Amino acid sequence: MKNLFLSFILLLSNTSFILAQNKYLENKSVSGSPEHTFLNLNNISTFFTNTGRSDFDEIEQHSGFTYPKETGKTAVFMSGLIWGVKIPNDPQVRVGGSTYRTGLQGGKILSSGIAEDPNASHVRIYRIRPDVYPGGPVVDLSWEASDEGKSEQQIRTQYELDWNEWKADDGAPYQDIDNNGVYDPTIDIPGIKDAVQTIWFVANDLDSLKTQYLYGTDPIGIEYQATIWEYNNSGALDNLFFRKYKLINKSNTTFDSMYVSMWSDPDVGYAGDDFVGCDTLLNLGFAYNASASDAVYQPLPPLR
Ligand SMILES: [Ca+2]
Ligand SMILES: [Ca+2]
Ligand SMILES: [Ca+2]
Repeated sequence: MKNLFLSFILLLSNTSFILAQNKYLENKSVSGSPEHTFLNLNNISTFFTNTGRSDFDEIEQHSGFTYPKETGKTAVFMSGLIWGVKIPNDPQVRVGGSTYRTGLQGGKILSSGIAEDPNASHVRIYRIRPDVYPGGPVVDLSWEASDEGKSEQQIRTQYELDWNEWKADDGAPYQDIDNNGVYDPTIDIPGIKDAVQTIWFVANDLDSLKTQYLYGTDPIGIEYQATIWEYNNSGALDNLFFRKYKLINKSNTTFDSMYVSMWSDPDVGYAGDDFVGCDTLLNLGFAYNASASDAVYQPLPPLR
């Protein structure tokens, strides 16, 4: 796997940004609700959508990666996963995943070429936290309520629903407490062990309108499972989160020379003075402010 950050410096003044907002609107995917959620229990609050785009506030159409989370200052405009792959007997490199546009629809692949109904109510994004479950203790959810513009009861109801309906059978990770290989919401614990929040969703590339709209190629039959999680330990882990993508070839063809990359458009505060770099030995991409002070972050802007 090659990890490369492909970054575009967007010279956006506030005025041009407002004018540009609509260009990031996607045709609303037909899927269950919610189709997006927040990861927001350590020092970062950021945004994920079940059709691939992330770190972008799909509601207000602007940078969605807020750091530190209660400041309103944002460090990333949008991120996603992207790939290019050759298949036999076709000279066209198939490019899929998401950047500013997405080539993905929500839902899994049932059999070669057949996606599940993207209208199904269970085709949505799932999120749990291990201390909020049906019949569990009262937990202060005022932060999520305030960050997400919902009531604490709405937040709790969604956490409990996602706990009960956790898609373990489709690949969502969980702790199998009774070690029987089956997810039981009354016994087992959904999500990544010791994480304070875990998000999971599944998508696929079988909608040719979306893949054509992304980079002009046809679907190939990739199922895309995303797991995102974070820790909150009052240490360095509070300033990062983890993404795991599982790509499954559910086509009848073989893949050749596949390249997969994390893609991100970092906007470290003000978008017009950012630099990017990479460390090829560490497989690490990073972005930083070109000067010591950023118009939004002021001195010591974050290195991402
Ligand atoms: Ca079990
Ligand atoms: Ca940028
Ligand atoms: Ca900047």
